[in-house]
Amino acid sequence: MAKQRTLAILKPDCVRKELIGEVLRQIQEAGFVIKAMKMTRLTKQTAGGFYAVHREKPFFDELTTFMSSGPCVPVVLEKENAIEDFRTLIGATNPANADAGTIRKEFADSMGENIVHGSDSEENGNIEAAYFFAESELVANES
Ligand code: 3AN
Repeated sequence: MAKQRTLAILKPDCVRKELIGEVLRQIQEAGFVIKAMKMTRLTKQTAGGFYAVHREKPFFDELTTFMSSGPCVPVVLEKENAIEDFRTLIGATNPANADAGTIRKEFADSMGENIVHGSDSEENGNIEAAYFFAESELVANES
């Protein structure tokens, strides 16, 4: 199977809980290769742009307030079957429903504050990577 990219975000709760190292360790141990990474702080507006598909949802304001509440760490990851494998690694959106051993089960407090984001399709992985990183930053890290 061809390699895929997924865009992960270690969310503000992950940064506040000092779990950046632990979550990256689990990601690397699962075989994902880090292609690009930075720490940044979203504004409510840039968080809204990232989650534009959820604009009409009742939790949109809560989501964008949380995502702009502190620094986060967007990371471009590459692996065969990256989209599905990453979502398996992090677990269900609601940590209460996440499988044992997943990152969200282990560390997340709630549906809103769930430690990490992962793209839901290959197409969105590429779109989301481009939201945070210039093409030159991605290409520079091609092996
Ligand atoms: P996932 O991140 O697992 O793909 P989505 O795309 O359904 O989940 O939702 C995007 C983000 O919106 C989630 N990561 C979660 O933080 C937030 N979210 C989803 N549903 C709710 C909800 N009912 N209440 C609060 N936040 C939510």
